[in-house]
Amino acid sequence: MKRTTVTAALPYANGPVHIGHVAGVYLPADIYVRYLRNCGREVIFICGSDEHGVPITLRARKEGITPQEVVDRYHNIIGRSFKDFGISFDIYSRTSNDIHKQTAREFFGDLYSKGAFTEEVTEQYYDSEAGQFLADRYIVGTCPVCANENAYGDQCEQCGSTLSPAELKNPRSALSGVPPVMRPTRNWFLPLDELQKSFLNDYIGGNTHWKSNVLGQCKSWLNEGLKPRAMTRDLDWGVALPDLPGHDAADLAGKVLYVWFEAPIGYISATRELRPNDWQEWWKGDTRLVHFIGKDNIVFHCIIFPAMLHLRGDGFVVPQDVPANEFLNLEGKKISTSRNWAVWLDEYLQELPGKQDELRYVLCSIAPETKDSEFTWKDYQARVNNELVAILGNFANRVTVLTQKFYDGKAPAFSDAHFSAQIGQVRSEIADLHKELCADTEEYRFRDGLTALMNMARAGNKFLAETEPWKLQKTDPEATATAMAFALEILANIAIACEPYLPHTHEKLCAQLNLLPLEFVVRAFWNNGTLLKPFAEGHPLGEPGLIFTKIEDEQIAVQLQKLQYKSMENNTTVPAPEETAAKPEITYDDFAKLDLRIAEIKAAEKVEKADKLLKLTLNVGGEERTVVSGIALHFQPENIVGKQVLFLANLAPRKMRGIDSQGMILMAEDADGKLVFVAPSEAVKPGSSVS
Ligand code: B3M
Ligand code: ZN
Repeated sequence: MKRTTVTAALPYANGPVHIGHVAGVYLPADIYVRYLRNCGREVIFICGSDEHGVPITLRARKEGITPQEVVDRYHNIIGRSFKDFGISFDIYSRTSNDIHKQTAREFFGDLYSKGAFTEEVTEQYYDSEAGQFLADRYIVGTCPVCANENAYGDQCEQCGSTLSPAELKNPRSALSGVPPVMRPTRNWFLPLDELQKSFLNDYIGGNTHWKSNVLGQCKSWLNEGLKPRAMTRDLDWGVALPDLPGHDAADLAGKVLYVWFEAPIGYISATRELRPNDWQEWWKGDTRLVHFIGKDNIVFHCIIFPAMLHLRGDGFVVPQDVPANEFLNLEGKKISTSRNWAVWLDEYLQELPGKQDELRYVLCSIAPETKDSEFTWKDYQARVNNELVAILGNFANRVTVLTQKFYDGKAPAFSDAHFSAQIGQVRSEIADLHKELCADTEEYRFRDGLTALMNMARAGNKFLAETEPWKLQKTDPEATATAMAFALEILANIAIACEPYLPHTHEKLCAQLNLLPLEFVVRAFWNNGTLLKPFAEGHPLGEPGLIFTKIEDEQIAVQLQKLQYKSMENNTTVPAPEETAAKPEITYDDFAKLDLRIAEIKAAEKVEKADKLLKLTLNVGGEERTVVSGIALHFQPENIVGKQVLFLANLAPRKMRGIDSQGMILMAEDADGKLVFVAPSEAVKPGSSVS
């Protein structure tokens, strides 16, 4: 059997990872690797921080620290959260390591010596005051689409348009503020147009086993026709170029390897670091290379990196499979780092400690495997309470607690004389589900795999409901013992089966069952579907205890509120309504909880050091309220005093920038992001209720 090298996209170390990254990349990769390990297949699991690229330098400038300080901070946060969440990398490395720089330079040097690059002089934007070339992100100007004066050279964050620097009106440098000038510069290009003919058309064409969303994207790139792409950039943060024969130091000064050239080489560097002596075996010969990524990384992993590996030759394999996923949305909107519209993994782990498998379960259930999908906190709560707690948790708890009660925590005797028809049927059902679980996991259908796993617990609950062993304890203790012994057998099989998906639950169940599965038993289970036999009579169980507890409404309310406030506090714009999906139906009681009133703005002032916030003093009838509102980019304080507004009076208070905000004013927003107040059609007494 071939070795498998599994990689997960190297997260940019310019912020923590969020649930979208987890659902799309890290969780599926982890499930897959854990499954292969259980089967006893040879596998390594590679990841690390991507520490170069322009977004990191921008973040550093914004915070007034060095890029190295930025990446040190986030490398640690990200690494810690993956570990705590149970993502079982064999190595979590980083691209600022020397071994990476060396590996990337060697790779570039090798391709250079093979004549793989074309050398081109092009005109690029240059900041003559700062004395450096400007990446697209470093050029700001007026958006031709929405007139936002702070659009970037590659994108306008207000309207979402993709731009090129030449399209901006009044372009200026983000470094010095002066208008940039054009200047010639030499860079080295990968001739992807030629590589398409000589290699990529055949390579992509041969990957008929790839997921259709991945193949579809690759084919559309090929149909458009690939263009040469620069593999070096004029930038001061990145991996410096190696010595290039025929060029002196002055030719190479101020240039680094393109981040998308060196970042995938990070997978190789990390393998070298992990296995200094035999790393080549994981990249050459009889090796399957599998990349887990999000859909925005497809071109780099399916086209550019394979072309690089192909050019390198020397036995390097090209990716065998790239099971990329689509995107996860959050509460009806796109997840956005800049708008702080996200659930961050490190914060989740702090705020809901010990609930790793709850999040693994929910994110796997809704993973965007074939199309974009959606996380909402209410759905999280419902899935945890109605599925994990009510099905798997309930089954485990009934079995272990009843064994404690009836048999002093020891496995009772199993006898063929009782319930033999039912038991035979449930055994074959579990065996079928197990086959499904394996096939689904093998083929990257993790949502289905998880369903098969839960169906084992459903089968267990059904067996208990049908046999009701607790009712027979007085009249037919042998029958009760058999049913309970069989229920323990099902639970033991679930304990082994859940490891790839719910590793923390696996640990808990094994402890409660005092199950120390031998390696050959685990192998036989995963490879041949050999299910575990009943426990020997008298086998002592561990301590029973709940493996999952209910998520309360208050916990969800806290998370929802945090999301709203954080996005309000940090964001340039409120997400536009076109991204807003319809919300789930609510009951009248849900609605009646809102205390909506008409309030009048008595005073408004800017909040210090927060461009987006206004502090409002409201007259709400007999009462005065202070509210902090994220509308400062849309309204001048002096223009809104005296206005009547719709006000949510019973929103729990929250401190923002040291001010107690007591409620929220409600605004309407159109597709262009324009905000307007919602007011009564004629003036009413402040404090009037709305219902
Ligand atoms: N850091 C992009 C991303 O996180 C990039 C992946 C690199 S994988 C070699 O989306
Ligand atoms: Zn715009």
